Amino acid sequence: NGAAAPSAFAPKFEDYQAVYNEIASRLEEKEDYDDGSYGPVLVRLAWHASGTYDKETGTGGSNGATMRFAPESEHGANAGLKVARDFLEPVKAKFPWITYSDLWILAGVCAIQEMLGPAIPYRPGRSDRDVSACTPDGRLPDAAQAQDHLRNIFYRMGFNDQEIVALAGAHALGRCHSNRSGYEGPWTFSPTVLTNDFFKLLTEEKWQWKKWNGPKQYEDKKTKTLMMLPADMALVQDKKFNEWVKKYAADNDLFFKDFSAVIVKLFELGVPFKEGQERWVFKTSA
Ligand code: CCH
Repeated sequence: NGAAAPSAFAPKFEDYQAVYNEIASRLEEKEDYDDGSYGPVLVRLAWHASGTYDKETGTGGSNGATMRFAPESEHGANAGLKVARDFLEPVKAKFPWITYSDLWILAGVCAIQEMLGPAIPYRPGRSDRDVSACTPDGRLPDAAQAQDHLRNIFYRMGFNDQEIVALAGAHALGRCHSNRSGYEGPWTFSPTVLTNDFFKLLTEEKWQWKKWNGPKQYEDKKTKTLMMLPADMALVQDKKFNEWVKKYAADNDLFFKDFSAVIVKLFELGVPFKEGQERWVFKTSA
């Protein structure tokens, strides 16, 4: 009879803040998981969901959460991310109105802020897509390669050299797992706190090839407990990248400002936001 249908639940800032709070409260629920926090692997999930974007075809990116499905879930680069997806299942069950694709990115934002990183403004608007939207293998970077490969991969997403370096600062967080990527070890001494330490260590420590049976990676000469990937080392070996490495090593505020800006850009690649949808900054639990 022309009467408007009862409107569907329209979540607001407070509703997303509640999801944020739920994720934040669970980050350290398992003391024996890695370095005590699920934060780093959640950041990696959000990045791998976003980093499939191709600006020429508009395919890939965080809209869709297609990593739920094979073949994308089986791509070598995504090894181990089931841990992060499974971690978020109870959150999705508690807040069924949020899409997986908005949830994964919200989890990345939450993890960065809770690990004492900069504020990461967020806006919802991603919808889940089916298996037909899975991206082809090979869109994410290969850690064994160097600057030419990094430029090919990140220019395809629409990033420049400064942004490539700022993004790499995320490797202050977390670690490599021999049963996921084949590589082993953390980049910094505080893998659950975001700082510019990745850049400081990259420039200040002496690095040598690690002698082992695994893939080629570097270890720090002094303690032999930290690692760098060949793709990380390319950032100091390339003159243009290295200018930004030095700037970020010297200035944590500059790194935080540029990291926040570039993460917002990464997390929004290819997302058809509704006109007028504003960005929000969530309150941290601290
Ligand atoms: Fe990364 N990353 N990453 N990375 N990454 C790995 C782990 C993390 C590359 C390779 C690897 C970014 C860019 C690159 C994180 C965030 C970002 C691992 C180990 C490899 C290999 C995986 C394992 O074994 O568990 C390469 C190559 C690039 C090229 O640029 C960017 C960009 C970001 C985010 C902005 C985080 C966080 C981790 C730690 C995950 C964990 O489980 O601790």
